[in-house]
Amino acid sequence: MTTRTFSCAAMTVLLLGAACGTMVSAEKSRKTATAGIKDGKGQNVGQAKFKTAGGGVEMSVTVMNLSPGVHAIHLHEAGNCDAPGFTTAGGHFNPANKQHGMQNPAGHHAGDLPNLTVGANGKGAFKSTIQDVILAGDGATSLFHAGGTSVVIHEKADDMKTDPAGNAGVRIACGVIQYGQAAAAIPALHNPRNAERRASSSTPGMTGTGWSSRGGWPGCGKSC
Ligand SMILES: [Cu+2]
Ligand SMILES: [Zn+2]
Repeated sequence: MTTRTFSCAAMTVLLLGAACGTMVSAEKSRKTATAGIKDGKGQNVGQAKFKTAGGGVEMSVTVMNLSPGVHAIHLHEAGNCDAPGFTTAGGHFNPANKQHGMQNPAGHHAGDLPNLTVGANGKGAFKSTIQDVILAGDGATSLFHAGGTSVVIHEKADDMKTDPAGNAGVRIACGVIQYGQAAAAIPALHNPRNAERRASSSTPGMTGTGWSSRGGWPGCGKSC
């Protein structure tokens, strides 16, 4: 009995140590991220890719099946995209506590971006380098700060000066920014809302790492 207890404790320390080490190094070296963008009906309408480049983060977006015209696109402060209104994405990502708009003397939010133009065929592409954000770590300017971040596309163009959101109208599409290929676990970890969902769900949110939201690390039960 004593031996068994010791084994479980020792294994727990090893498992947690290894997992934490992996996670910390992944966060420090994080250089890429993606976001799958969906509309209010849950249809896939595009993708955003992020990579560390040029002293900031280069963002590339491709979209399809959107209404033709000029649309605002922003980084929003929370990693939640609850359709159809996407209000859970929160306001613009704004770690420096500024006002909205590239042309606002008191601006701009880190999440403010140039407008996205969608052609008559419903398709559009966009590339911009954002100097005020990073991918690594979970500090205030990181896209992986507590709660994560998201990409939101609006019905109208951003006027680049009206606080707090550029008169861009309703939110028509949204995507949670995720780390690399297996991104879901990282923002979910930092996101209290997702943690709640995970706790109330029968499906563990981090099966890829061996973590079980209900029983802790496998083999250890609740005691771990
Ligand atoms: Cu927005
Ligand atoms: Zn803004």
